[in-house]
Amino acid sequence: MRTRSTIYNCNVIELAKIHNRAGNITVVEENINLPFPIKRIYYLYDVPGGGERGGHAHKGLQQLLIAAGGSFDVVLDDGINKKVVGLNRPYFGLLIVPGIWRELINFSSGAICLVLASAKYDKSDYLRDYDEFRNYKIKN
Ligand code: T46
Repeated sequence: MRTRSTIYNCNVIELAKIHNRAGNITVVEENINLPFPIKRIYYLYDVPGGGERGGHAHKGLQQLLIAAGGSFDVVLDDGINKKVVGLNRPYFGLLIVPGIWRELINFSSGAICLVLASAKYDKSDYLRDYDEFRNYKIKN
């Protein structure tokens, strides 16, 4: 039996920070600190300060969201519960499992949202209507 995904399956992962006097480096590697193979990387930038993105769910995609620069908040919603996760450090990643509605809000000016994704772009993987998402969650 499949278990319905909830916001409690979405966790913030602390990534190792390798520091020296020239600055920091953080590495993300599948099977080491990421539970899925990386098939696609994209990043959101030049979002106007205070701006918002998202407003959809994915049926199958898993993602790790990182505030590579600046900060933003992610509102996670499983159709029943909601939580807000603030991201503001490049060594924290928010793991989002399939079947979670997300909205990205409160972008700081110049923020960069780096996304590591488990699959290539597929328009049909998106649920972009909230009522459709709620119905999907009842059945899945
Ligand atoms: C997500 C959040 C965090 C492509 O053609 N290929 C791609 O791989 C992506 C991600 C997007 N697009 C096109 C589709 C739209 O015409 O880029 C346009 C903007 O995409 P969207 O409105 O989905 O952007 P966001 O910022 O609302 O959502 C994106 C991701 O789509 C989504 O997976 O979780 O970033």
